[in-house]
Amino acid sequence: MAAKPPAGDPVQDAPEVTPPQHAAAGLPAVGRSLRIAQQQMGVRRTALTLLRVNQKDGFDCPGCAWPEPDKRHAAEFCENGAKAVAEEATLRRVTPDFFAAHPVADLATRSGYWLGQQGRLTQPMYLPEGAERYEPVSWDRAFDIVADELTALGSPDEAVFYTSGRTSNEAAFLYQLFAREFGTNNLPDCSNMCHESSGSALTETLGVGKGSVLLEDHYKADLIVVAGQNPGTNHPRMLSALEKAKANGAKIISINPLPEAGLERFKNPQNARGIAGGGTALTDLFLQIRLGGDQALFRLLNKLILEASDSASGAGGGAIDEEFIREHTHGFEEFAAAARAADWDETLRATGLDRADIDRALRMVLASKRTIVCWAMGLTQHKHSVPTIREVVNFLLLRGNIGRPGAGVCPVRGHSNVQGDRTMGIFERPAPAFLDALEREFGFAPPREHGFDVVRAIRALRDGQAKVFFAMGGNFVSASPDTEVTEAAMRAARLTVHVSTKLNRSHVVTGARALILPTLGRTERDLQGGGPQFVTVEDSMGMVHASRGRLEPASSHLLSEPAIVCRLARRVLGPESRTPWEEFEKDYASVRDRIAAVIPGFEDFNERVSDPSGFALPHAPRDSRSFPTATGKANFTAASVEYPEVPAGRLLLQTLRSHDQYNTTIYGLDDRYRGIKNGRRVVLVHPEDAGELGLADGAYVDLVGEWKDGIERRATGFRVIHYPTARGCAASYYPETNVLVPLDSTADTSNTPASKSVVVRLEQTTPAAQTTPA
Ligand SMILES: Nc1nc2c(c(=O)[nH]1)N[C@H]1C(S)=C(S)[C@@H](COP(=O)(O)OP(=O)(O)OC[C@H]3O[C@@H](n4cnc5c(=O)[nH]c(N)nc54)[C@H](O)[C@@H]3O)O[C@H]1N2
Ligand SMILES: Nc1nc2c(c(=O)[nH]1)N[C@H]1C(S)=C(S)[C@@H](COP(=O)(O)OP(=O)(O)OC[C@H]3O[C@@H](n4cnc5c(=O)[nH]c(N)nc54)[C@H](O)[C@@H]3O)O[C@H]1N2
Ligand SMILES: [Mo]
Repeated sequence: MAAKPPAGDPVQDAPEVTPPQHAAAGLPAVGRSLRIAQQQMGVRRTALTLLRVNQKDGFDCPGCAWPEPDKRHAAEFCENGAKAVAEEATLRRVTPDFFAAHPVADLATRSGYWLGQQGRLTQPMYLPEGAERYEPVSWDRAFDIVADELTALGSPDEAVFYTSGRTSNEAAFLYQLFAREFGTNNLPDCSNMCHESSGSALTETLGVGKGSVLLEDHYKADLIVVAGQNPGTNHPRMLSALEKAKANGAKIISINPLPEAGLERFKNPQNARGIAGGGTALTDLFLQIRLGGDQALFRLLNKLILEASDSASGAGGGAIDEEFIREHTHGFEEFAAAARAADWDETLRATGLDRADIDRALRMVLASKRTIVCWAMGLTQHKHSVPTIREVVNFLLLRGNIGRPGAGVCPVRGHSNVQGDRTMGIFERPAPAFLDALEREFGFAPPREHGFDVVRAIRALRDGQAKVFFAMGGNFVSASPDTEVTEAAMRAARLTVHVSTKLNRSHVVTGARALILPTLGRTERDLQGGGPQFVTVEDSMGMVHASRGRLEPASSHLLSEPAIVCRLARRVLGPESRTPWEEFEKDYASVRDRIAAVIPGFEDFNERVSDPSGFALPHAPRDSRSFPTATGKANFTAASVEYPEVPAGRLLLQTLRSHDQYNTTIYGLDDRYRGIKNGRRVVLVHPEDAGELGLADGAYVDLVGEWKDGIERRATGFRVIHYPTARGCAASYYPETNVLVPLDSTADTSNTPASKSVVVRLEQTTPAAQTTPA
């Protein structure tokens, strides 16, 4: 029974609404995760699989990148991790019969939810030019097809090699090596749409584009600020860390336009208090900020900290860490002048906060000797995200909160190995030192010119500058902005290739020819010529460890990601390549030896990764308060303050995740904590804004994007839900609303699509027109 997907397309979108909840996790979460897992895997496989998640001899959860504590529970997973595992370990299968029964044109009318629910891909499939259906193809023939198209290109830069963030370190290292040996730096990745703004801001100011804290630092902090992040849904294991931090006396400030249940209260299913008691209240101060108001808020706090330091008497009583600023930073004077100019009225307008709340926040900040700021997409997906995150860095530098225990920057990553993929060189703008090391180790001259990021890759495909699109995982068509533009761009390609575990929309919006290459997932046994293999991943805090799958692979035709890259490389590069692709495929330890030779911090990789707890990568600011920036110091910066201006009668829309999805993978149609059931085409609007717009609770509207290019972007048939979000702001789920995000509306410097900052008007309609697939 478990192996049968639902018949027909279940997306009816008849949302039912109850009031939002005020606590996350607890027993309902456990029940829910077991139910979803059993529907996909059956009872026995559920028990066997879930007990291995995040265990030292098990596999890394394919959910989020939050680290594992050293002392683990028998059940070291969360509700949403269980859903991610079930999605991969499902017993449902997509076979060649399925493709014979469903022409691509039919599949293109299905929702992303329906496509994903069909189960695991089992065989390589090929869509010839002009054909209506995918047909089975051998691996050899599939590699020939890719090689033919790649070698026919006028230049290697006409190919694009995308990566999503689940790819292991070994596969990622091989993949970038292949792309560069082929001759291009066109290595866009999901990070371009995700934490790129964090990387840009942190590299410039601290010299390392990663977080500067370890998990233990959370337990030592006096104050943890969680800005623009919904951990109850997207990083549920973080709630355990926050609970422990609170037990050790930490205070928490949440900054968010939405009152997210997971930040209000956590009922930990692993302890008695969480199961039977009321759980733990997490947030001490909730700042219900307007979308995009964070830079203004942090700027004003910085001004207030400086003013507090002026009035504090005596040495050491200062509100700022003068010694740290003197010894370790650059640019303080210019920054301080800009901060002192911050204006209360402007800040209140930009943030929608009141003065008393900001004063309370200031008192908590000044009372804390060790402060961590955590953030995610609420800070990274705005036009002014990079200066916003730089302002967070200013805020931490002022009081010396970098490179000391219990303090630092904590960009909470998304995909489970997105950070590792970057470390392995998946980056369209690689550092010269990295390319030098590749050149030394492998004896070819890697291309030096920068490649395309996601947005530039879409433009290049659209304009015919790129002709082959190859994806190592992910769902580029649904995850990217401006859906209609992206789909047209993909359709303009000569060939689109996806290495995937599950069916998704990117397989059905294709180039002239298309290939689906099915691969092993994290949970599965990976047997190669050299015996059973494991892979490695890096979590959000720079810890590297092994991941071993144990399940029987979903089909005997699957190849691992490293094997796919090695075979493709041999076929495309031919005998001239001096890289030992065959050996790499047989034995991933041989890949790790090369990683050790190329990437600093991986010395003795094979030996160190045999420690089940893994090892920490070096991080100069964290480890020694040294800053590998252009100035050799931590840089204060002084950008001008920006915040979105929204014309009258319009709302600022953020596109975010429900509780039942993993990016473009839809697990179900509920968003439990927000009180929404059985529907995804909803838009959350403040009751007073809705009143002014004449929209009753339950009214149906089209969301119409307004952008300076004057092109109308429309997402049809959304139900208005009166919801306690910040005034002037609205929220809807991604990817249904990606059609509204203009390709050119991106963050300055990082070029990340501004998915949390879309100006829309709401046009009332009747509930009939709601058939667009997700
Ligand atoms: N279960 C599950 N886990 C996931 C994912 C998933 O889809 N499902 N996705 C993974 C990935 S790739 C990522 S990147 C992370 C994403 O993790 P999150 O960033 O938590 O994901 P979003 O749903 O985009 O939520 C953004 C949060 O920021 C708030 N926000 C939006 N705009 C602003 C703003 O201008 N200022 C402030 N202060 N807050 C704002 C929103 O109200 C919301 O609470 O999660 C990862 N983990
Ligand atoms: N509007 C809007 N757009 C956004 C965002 C937003 O908040 N709002 N968030 C952005 C963010 S943060 C991100 S990270 C991107 C996500 O962009 P992507 O990473 O491209 O998208 P996913 O939905 O995570 O990819 C899911 C697909 O990955 C494949 N897959 C799963 N596991 C594996 C595996 O082990 N190996 C391989 N080869 N394939 C696998 C499956 O086929 C599945 O269908 O979306 C971005 N887009
Ligand atoms: Mo992400």
